[in-house]
Amino acid sequence: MELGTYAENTWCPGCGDMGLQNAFKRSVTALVEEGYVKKENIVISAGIGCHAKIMDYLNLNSFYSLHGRALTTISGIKLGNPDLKVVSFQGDGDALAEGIAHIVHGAKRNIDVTLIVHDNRVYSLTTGQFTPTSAKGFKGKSTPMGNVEEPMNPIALALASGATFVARAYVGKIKHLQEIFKAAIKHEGFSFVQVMQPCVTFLNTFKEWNELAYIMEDHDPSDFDAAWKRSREEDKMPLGIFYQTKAPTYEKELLGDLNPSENPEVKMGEIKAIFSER
Ligand SMILES: Cc1ncc(C[n+]2csc(CCOP(=O)(O)OP(=O)(O)O)c2C)c(N)n1
Ligand code: SF4
Ligand SMILES: [Mg+2]
Repeated sequence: MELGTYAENTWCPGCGDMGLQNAFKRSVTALVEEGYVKKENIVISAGIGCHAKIMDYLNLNSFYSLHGRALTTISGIKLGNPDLKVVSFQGDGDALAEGIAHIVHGAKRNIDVTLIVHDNRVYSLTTGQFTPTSAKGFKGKSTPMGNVEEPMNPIALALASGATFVARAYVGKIKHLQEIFKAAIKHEGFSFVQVMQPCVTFLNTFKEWNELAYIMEDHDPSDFDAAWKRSREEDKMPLGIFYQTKAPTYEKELLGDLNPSENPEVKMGEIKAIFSER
């Protein structure tokens, strides 16, 4: 199955986005070959940033969104046709600054969406400003004397917001990244994947992250308290599924078995009828 396109690739040589894209392609290919999903039933969206160029490089149904709004647009697509498998790509700035409210509410309502955050701890496309995950002291274009804020912890945010699948992976561990993508897409409910993705041009973290990253072997993802504790392990970089649980999805709660795309004439009354039957 060919997932590539003819678009010229303008990511810098060595950019972590390349590994992320390769892992995603392999995961999707495996899921299609396993018969889990048809290629035409996958839809992806992205915000704005270097990460978002992945829209141009993947031969999948896609929606190039606004900065911070990739999750809202893909949520609308999912509600229009709940049979689709939808995945959203966002940058750390895109997801955790401009778009942060959508993560909190997407996780809270457990809509069946996979959110992949390309976390390079910098606004790359706009050439190196600090983001919510930048380290204290980071010197960038907008903080030449050093960022004075503590960085945000996206795993803890996703857990606290109620996400039913929370994972971290690293482009330096590509096979593991591939497995995490597969598990996240298969999860029914809100799946949050923080992908550590070095930006070799504005903040090259490969060397540091190669030393910090390790795959959790002794962790039980069904244990929320253990997941919370692991999420606070900030001196190292634990990778894997922190937490996974089953819960009713938003679209099922809202629509039952109704697929609006197959019933274009569907009236609000019919949706109300689903509610009144409860
Ligand atoms: C509402 C809005 N604010 C600001 C911008 C300018 N802008 C475009 S990309 C970007 C930074 C993206 O950084 P990030 O989300 O971390 O993605 P990366 O480039 O690092 O992949 C900014 C601030 C915009 N396009 N729209
Ligand atoms: S600026 Fe950074 S994130 Fe953007 S393409 Fe280059 S290396 Fe990748
Ligand atoms: Mg970024």
